[in-house]
Amino acid sequence: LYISLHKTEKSPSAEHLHCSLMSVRVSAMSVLPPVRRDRVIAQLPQYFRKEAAQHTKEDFNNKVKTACQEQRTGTVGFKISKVIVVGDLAVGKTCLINRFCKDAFDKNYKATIGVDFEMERFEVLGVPFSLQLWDTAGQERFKCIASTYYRGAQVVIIAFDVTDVASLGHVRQWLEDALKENDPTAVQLFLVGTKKDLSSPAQYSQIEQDAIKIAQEISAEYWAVSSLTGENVKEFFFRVASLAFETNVLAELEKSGSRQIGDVVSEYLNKPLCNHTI
Ligand SMILES: Nc1nc2c(ncn2[C@@H]2O[C@H](COP(=O)(O)OP(=O)(O)OP(=O)(O)O)[C@@H](O)[C@H]2O)c(=O)[nH]1
Ligand SMILES: [Mg+2]
Repeated sequence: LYISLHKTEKSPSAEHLHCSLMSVRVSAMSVLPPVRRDRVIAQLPQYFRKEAAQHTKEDFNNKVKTACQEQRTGTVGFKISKVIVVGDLAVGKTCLINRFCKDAFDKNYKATIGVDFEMERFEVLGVPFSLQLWDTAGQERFKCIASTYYRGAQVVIIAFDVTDVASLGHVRQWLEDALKENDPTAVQLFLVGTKKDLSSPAQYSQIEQDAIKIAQEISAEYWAVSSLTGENVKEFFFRVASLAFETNVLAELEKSGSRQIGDVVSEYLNKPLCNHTI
């Protein structure tokens, strides 16, 4: 949601601005179709492996649940969190996003040129929440263009192919590249093994040990998925959305002691009135 506020000789009053923002909020809500029923998250989705999880709590943080019940989530409902998916060429980044967003799978490889993105809208604990999923190119010749889109990511997903040990070996390099453009302390990291359907249980458990070790070292949450069969794909993105949402609500509560929209408007009034993204 993007609002352009132009500086006028007579600045709008707080009340006027409050009403404008409220009407934008109302009209945005009436323009957008309701969130798909299969994107409603009411329970915290569980981790994939306990040893490599962002946290192992069974439910959303109590403060977060209360804030959602009391509609004290500030601007979180308006925000769109940026998620970037990086990793070697042909590990299956595009297929992973397409399986989740379009429930489609293409067995033919078409390299991503630069970047592509999909929007996914969720409702978490009754609050709207959106993820912008950026699918980036793994091919060396397109990496330069792709890396210019890494900035501003809240979530970094590093994908590797569970049948290709070399792709796991390149995870640290991908992490370094992604973190160059972002605040390392603010990024939520996931390590995802793809193409689980192609590996035998014995081969899989071998590579999983190594992957979990790397995930622990880089403080990433580990998952393994198959875009061909759909195994764990929805569970994985629900977990990503839930953890990103939880982090945002906690940050909002900490920052503001649960500001109301009127307080947000007052804050804007104390700044030069120009282009603001809320
Ligand atoms: N069997 C199987 N094949 C997969 C799976 N995911 C992807 N593939 C295949 O792997 C190849 C590469 O998949 P993409 O999703 O295009 O790979 P990518 O990581 O986006 O590649 P770049 O865009 O070049 O970085 C394609 O032929 C896919 O059909 C999977 O879960 N199982
Ligand atoms: Mg691709």
